[in-house]
Amino acid sequence: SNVRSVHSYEQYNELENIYAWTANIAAQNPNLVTRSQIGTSFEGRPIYLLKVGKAGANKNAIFIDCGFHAREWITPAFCQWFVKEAVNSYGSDPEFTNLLNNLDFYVLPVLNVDGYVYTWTNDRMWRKTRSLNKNTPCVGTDPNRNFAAGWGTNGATSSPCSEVYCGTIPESESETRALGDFIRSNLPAIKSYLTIHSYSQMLLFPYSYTHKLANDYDELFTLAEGAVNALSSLYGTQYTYGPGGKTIYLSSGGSDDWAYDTGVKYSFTFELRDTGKYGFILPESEIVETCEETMLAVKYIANHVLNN
Ligand code: ING
Ligand code: ZN
Repeated sequence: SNVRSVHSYEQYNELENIYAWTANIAAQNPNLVTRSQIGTSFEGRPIYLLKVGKAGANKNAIFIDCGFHAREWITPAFCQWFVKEAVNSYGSDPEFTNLLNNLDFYVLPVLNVDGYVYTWTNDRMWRKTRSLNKNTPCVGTDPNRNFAAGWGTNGATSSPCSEVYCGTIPESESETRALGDFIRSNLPAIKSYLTIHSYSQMLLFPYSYTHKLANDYDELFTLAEGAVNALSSLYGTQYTYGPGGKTIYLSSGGSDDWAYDTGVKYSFTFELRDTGKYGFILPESEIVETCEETMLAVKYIANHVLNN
């Protein structure tokens, strides 16, 4: 009788339902979706990855992750929506069919699984991982300050009690290490890295850890502009875009900056709805529109990756 025990694309699903969904959607679409486990969280939970695409030789790939920060519930909802749209569109929608025939999409529905569970059980506003820190009762590391991109400098701290604690070393967290290892192992096929956060309605690209401009600044700026225009075309949702350090704030150790410096040119951070009215507690009634508009931006970027 508990409606929450049923998976739905139009509600926020608890982790066990997302896990069951990953198994089911792979089992029901064996020619399009494969599930693997790329690691295990601090508390021992599996970190699952879905590979979405038609089998083919020498395919390039786009990596998309959600649920980096535990409280950003709209983001796992988007990753689930993306996979649903892929399987429903294959063979009927020419644009998405073409993308799936020629690219693989690696979709990681929830990276920070321990934190996500904690937001359902204890503290809806939890952000960090749930790893234990030495010599303090304060728990967790900010996974988006934990990568080797100006690690431990701007917008991060070495205080374990901070919401932006960078950890003891880059990729100190089991979850960020799993992500880093997977991407390193799948270069150079991975051409694009899209990390989905909320909120602010922004599309950010490197750099966030420094004010220096990325070598690919002009191309990334034009691509971001096109992606934002596509997104806005559906419901008029306004997005700002630009390098992270200038558009939102200087912060080091982010996964998009790390991916870019590791060789993934088309590296972006999405900050989904809204701009602060509900913030992290975005009502479930906005899931469908948020996912639909975000799909347009992601497909715009995917088409650019395919054609470049
Ligand atoms: N925002 C991001 C954060 O981790 C960000 C912004 C993007 C920082 C890219 C660093 C690099 O603070 C949210 N909402 O988490
Ligand atoms: Zn975030």
